[in-house]
Amino acid sequence: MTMETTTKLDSLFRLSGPSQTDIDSFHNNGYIAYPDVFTDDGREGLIEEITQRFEPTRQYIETLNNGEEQQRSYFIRPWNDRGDYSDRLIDDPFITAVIHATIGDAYHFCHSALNIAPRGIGPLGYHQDHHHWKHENPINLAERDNYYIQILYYPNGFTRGDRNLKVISGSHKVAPTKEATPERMLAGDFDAEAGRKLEEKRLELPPGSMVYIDARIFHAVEAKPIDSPQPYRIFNIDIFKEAGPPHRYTQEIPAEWIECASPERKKLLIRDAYTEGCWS
Ligand SMILES: O=C(O)CCC(=O)C(=O)O
Ligand SMILES: [Fe+2]
Repeated sequence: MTMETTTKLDSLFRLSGPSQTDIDSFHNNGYIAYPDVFTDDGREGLIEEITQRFEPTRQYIETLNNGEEQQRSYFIRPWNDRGDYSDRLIDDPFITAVIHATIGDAYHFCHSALNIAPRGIGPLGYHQDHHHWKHENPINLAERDNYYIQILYYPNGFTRGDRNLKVISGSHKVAPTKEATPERMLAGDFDAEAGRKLEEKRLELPPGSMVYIDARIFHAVEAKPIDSPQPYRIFNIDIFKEAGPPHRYTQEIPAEWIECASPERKKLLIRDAYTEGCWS
């Protein structure tokens, strides 16, 4: 076996695939939480890449370390300037196994983003990110029933009450009408339709964690207190969609990614990107 092949088989994760409980959680709850799922090397390598090797975030973090208060999060979408660790996330064997086991193998890479949340940053309210499910933005009805998967990575984790992710478990089962608001779901008005109790889960995850969600699920993020013991929370995300037309954020793939891609990776990357008027 050549050195290169060995490296490619290596995973950034401690697990090789999802359990049946994980798969059931995806279908019944709309998400799977994976606490501390990165290997130590995967977690440390990704953190170093984001905080030290990517110049825009390195500079942003330097201003935080200098005691300058930041009014805004750092946010980039798509996040194309990726190093070795974050690049490997796209088709890491564990990630591929989870996607295959939940939605099958006809899917594409959609886009990515990177976010650094500083102390004092406000909350993000309940929302759904499947852009054709229920959304104020223009929707493409042909895409409505297709899966839109968000893989949320939390390299340095979060605690409850400190920039924690929270979800309405089961909310992906409720039809996307105007009446189906997060408030009414939490009041129990849609339990019968969902065939289960819809409930808020405020997550708490150690460093090196990941959350895999069906993007029809309502989710939100709490504020980061000004006196948080964690100076900033790192969040990066890769989004995948079932094969089919582009979504609103389906990104253009940099030519050099395609040039270097394996045949398997090319299947994820070669697809149409979103352009204005692409659905008409
Ligand atoms: O910051 C987070 O933990 C999640 C943010 C989110 O909901 C999103 O990017 O769609
Ligand atoms: Fe979101």
